[in-house]
Amino acid sequence: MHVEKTSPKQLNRRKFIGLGALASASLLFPQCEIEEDEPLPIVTNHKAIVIGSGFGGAVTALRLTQAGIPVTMLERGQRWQVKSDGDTFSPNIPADKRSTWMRRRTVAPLGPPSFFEKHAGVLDRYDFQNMNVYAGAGVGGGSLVYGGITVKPVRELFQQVLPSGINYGELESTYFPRVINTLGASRIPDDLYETEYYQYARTAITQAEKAGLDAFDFPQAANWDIIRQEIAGTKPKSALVGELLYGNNSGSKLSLDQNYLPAAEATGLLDIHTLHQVKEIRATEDERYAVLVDEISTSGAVVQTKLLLCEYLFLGAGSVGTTKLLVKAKATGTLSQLNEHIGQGWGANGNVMGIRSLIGESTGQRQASPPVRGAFDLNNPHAPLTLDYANYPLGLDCNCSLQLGLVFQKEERGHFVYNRWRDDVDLVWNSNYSDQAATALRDTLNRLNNANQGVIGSLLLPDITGDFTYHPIGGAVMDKACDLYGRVKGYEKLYVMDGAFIPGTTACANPSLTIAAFAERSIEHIISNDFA
Ligand code: FAE
Repeated sequence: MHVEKTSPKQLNRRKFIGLGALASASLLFPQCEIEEDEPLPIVTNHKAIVIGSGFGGAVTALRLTQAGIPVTMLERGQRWQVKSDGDTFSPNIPADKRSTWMRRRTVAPLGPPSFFEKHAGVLDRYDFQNMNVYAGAGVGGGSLVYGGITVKPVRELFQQVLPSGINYGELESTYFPRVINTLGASRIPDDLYETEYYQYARTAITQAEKAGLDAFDFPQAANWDIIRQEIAGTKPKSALVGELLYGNNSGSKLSLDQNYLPAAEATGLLDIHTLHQVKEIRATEDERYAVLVDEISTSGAVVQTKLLLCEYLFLGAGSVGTTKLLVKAKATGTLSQLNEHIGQGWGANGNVMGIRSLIGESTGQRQASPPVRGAFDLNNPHAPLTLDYANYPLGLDCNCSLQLGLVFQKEERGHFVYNRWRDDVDLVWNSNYSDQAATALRDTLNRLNNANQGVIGSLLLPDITGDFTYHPIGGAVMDKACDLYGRVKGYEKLYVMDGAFIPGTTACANPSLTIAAFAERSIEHIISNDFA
């Protein structure tokens, strides 16, 4: 392994307070004299550290601990234990500070704005030029805020972007089922699907079929019994009133803190540190990794800075979080052997959103989460796409249908660059790529409107928008920045386990199943080969 040798004096002259400056007082730079008034970071040693507790991180933690390997998990957000009073997470309206990660107002794409104090809430948005990227924050990562749609990529499309060394059949036969079983995901039972709460989905499907699209259903990470209890009034109403984006208050969402993570904790080998935000990673002289972390308060103030040393480092901070750490490490020389593919190959998964209004049929007064149906438009003349039918809980029968498009984009990729003036990492994204995806969705929605009734747009969302994504994918991609099992090229015992590993798209599918399945595949191989 390559080892950085930087003079502490040089490091101290850097414009930002980085790992180098703090480490001048630690064992990383023993040759350096400690200033009397310099605060010492707490230094601790660990076998394996996992950064982030979303899909990649949770899968990694479960399989490592089951193999007897102790894991320290660092998660920037809070743990949200669903309480029986229905007041764990923010309501949709009015949203409160629990809704949003470290902002003074809501950032969700739909709904009226709310204002509050900064807080470690669940929904984060990374704002870049031409593209805003949503992500979850908290124990469970994106699973706290996601829709629970658990779908496979369209095989023939996904194979066009996968390296030849990946056997898709292996994902289908082994790893997709492993994830679905561990999550406990299942299709909505007919009796629930037929209730008034899913009228919007039934109408969307009838209209899709009339327009010649192929309807589909999918496993959902939902506990249907709890939704039945919501209907019976024995659980707080959460899915029934459309809660999703800010977390679910009845416990009906099978987020990772209900399956993978408690299973890992049950081994006694997983230690989750919440409100621990990783700032910087570095290779040490003795072939370990140093992780610089700010422990923060729920309002974001730094409580203390810590330095954790480990033998194995697993990155699971999500496509943007992980890529930012790696791009910064390459640019500042703390991991100087990273290759030229770090920060490349990022895609928005063709994520576009539109609303069909005045569609001429009831979509129900009450629209429950989670989404349970979708439709394929794989022969769209612009690009293949799928539609997810998401709930649009206005509390009135709006005769309108929210449509989340996932457009296959084979080549359209952005990349990340380190901005040394801000000591942060920017995304370079061509807005034409978003426009192309919007054009494909527009074509589909026009056909739906022609075959049925309707217009594109509503007061809250006047037109199709592709300037944000819920589905960041790539940044440290397999076979380029990493090998086929997430090992970061140029280093040993350093791994990318999350969405950053996937090559820019999950081919007309929501990404969580694919991310988790690849994490399952990688960690199985890593445990067998790298822990000997
Ligand atoms: P992710 O789940 O984002 O986890 C990363 C974790 O790392 C988070 O807990 C972060 O708080 C933490 N973190 C980040 N930076 C740091 C740091 N510096 N230090 C410490 N911790 C850090 O990553 N996908 C589906 O398949 N189906 C859906 O229905 C669906 N709906 C979605 C709805 C919304 C509103 C959103 C935002 C996303 C949705 N997604 C859905 C996407 C899905 O949540 C996403 O692909 C996965 O969560 C990504 O998994 P990762 O493991 O890559």
